[in-house]
Amino acid sequence: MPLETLSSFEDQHHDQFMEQGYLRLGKLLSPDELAAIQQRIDDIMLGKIRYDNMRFQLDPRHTGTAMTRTVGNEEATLNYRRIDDLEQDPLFLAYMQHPLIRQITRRYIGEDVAVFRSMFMNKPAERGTELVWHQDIGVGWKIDTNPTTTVWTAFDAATVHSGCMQIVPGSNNLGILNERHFTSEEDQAKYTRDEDVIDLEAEAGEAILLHNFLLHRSGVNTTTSPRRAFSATYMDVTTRSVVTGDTFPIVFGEDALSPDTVTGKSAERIKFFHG
Ligand SMILES: O=C(O)CCC(=O)C(=O)O
Repeated sequence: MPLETLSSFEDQHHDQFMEQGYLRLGKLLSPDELAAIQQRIDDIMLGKIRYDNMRFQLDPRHTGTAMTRTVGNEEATLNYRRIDDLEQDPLFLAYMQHPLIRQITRRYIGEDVAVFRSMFMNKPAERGTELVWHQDIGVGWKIDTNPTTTVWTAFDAATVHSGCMQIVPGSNNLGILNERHFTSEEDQAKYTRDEDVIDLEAEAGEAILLHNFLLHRSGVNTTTSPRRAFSATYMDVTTRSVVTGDTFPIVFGEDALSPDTVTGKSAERIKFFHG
């Protein structure tokens, strides 16, 4: 069955999202836009397009060591695990400001919306790391609210073999199990039983709305193609870091960044890594 792309976010979508903790939004990127954003992230990984204050994390199975983080691109390779601060790139920013996402964030957050993290999450070909069961919680992230609205977008097909996410539908309604992010073994035994877990496979270009309290995990990529994805968490502009007191980049409303004028992020803005 062809994938339906939502043209607007209605009450029935809200009900489904609240009940299940996730909602398939369909392909918010046209084939050309998808190709352009795939190329853009590869160019950023390969250092062909550079941002000084962008945070990179190499895949441990590439380096052979624990997580290696750098500010700025220090190695031209497609073997990055994660890249943050992508709202400073006009193509990514334009995608983050998609009209459907504007409608969703208006409903759950309001007019003025900031982005907690605009994160590329990669499982490079025949690599990738296991991400254990967790919820995406404000305290664990060291911010003073608990965001609930994340849009996760597959840039490649995410399958069981390429390390798609696994989720427990409805687990958002359990509330916060652990303020510190990761789910205890005891709660895993209770809430992530095989019969309650589904594989959240996705097509390239497909966007999925995720409730931040939804239990989720993902595995490694055993295929010869990458599993690239992009995850952006939206929240009220007044949300602050409890460490630095800073607010976060504004993507909707007054003083929102614009793809036409966005410039590189300041070093000041990345002095603490929040999550
Ligand atoms: O892309 C993945 O495998 C996991 C992403 C994730 O945990 C998130 O978006 O919160």
